[in-house]
Amino acid sequence: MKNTPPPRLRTRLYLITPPQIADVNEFAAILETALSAGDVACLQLRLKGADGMIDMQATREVAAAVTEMAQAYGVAVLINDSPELAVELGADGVHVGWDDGSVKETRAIVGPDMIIGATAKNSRHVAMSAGEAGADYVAFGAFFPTSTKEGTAQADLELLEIWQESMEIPCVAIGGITVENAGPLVTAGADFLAASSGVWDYKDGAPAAVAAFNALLDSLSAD
Ligand code: TZP
Ligand code: MG
Repeated sequence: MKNTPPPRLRTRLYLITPPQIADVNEFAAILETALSAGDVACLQLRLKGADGMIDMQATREVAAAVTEMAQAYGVAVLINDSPELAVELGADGVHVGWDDGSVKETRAIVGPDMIIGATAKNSRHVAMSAGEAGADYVAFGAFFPTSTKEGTAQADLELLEIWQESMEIPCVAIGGITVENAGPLVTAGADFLAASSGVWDYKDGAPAAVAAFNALLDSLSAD
């Protein structure tokens, strides 16, 4: 009997916080208007210090201000880099980078139920290893130039096409994604579009960006 692949689900938006947040209350207010403007699957708290490492204090402050509210909108809250902090904060998951420790070690810390996402940059091999080790999604990028992260690798559409055809673990596209350039990533096979500056720096504000991303995703959805 021939195996028919399951139909592709509509691509969803995955928000990443700005790396620095000057006013946590103001950010929480903007986030709430953004979440009420359209569908958002996840919110990754990615707060960085001047050294480029996770800012634990800022992450705790932002988590305290936004976690319950985001979860009330059905948005999964993920913590960048630190499985221990994800557990401490009662987050829904953790996103581990290229060099943040293996997915197996992460799973041992967070237990069976927490979401684990893993950065694979532009490597199908790394993505497959992460999947085999128990990652719930893999992230490919950067697809476009970004000033949010240093040391990115260039990823291309073929990665998404091949992954979507051959693997069941969802893939996230990341890096410089905007309302204007996102379409081909969706068509190629991204299950999620991760965006930071493309939302927070959008010309008409973050809520308008969430609405515009969703209008694009609706227009490209197969149904
Ligand atoms: N990983 C690869 S590119 C990137 C990360 C965290 C930055 C995403 O931010 P932006 O502003 O959407 O390029
Ligand atoms: Mg990291």
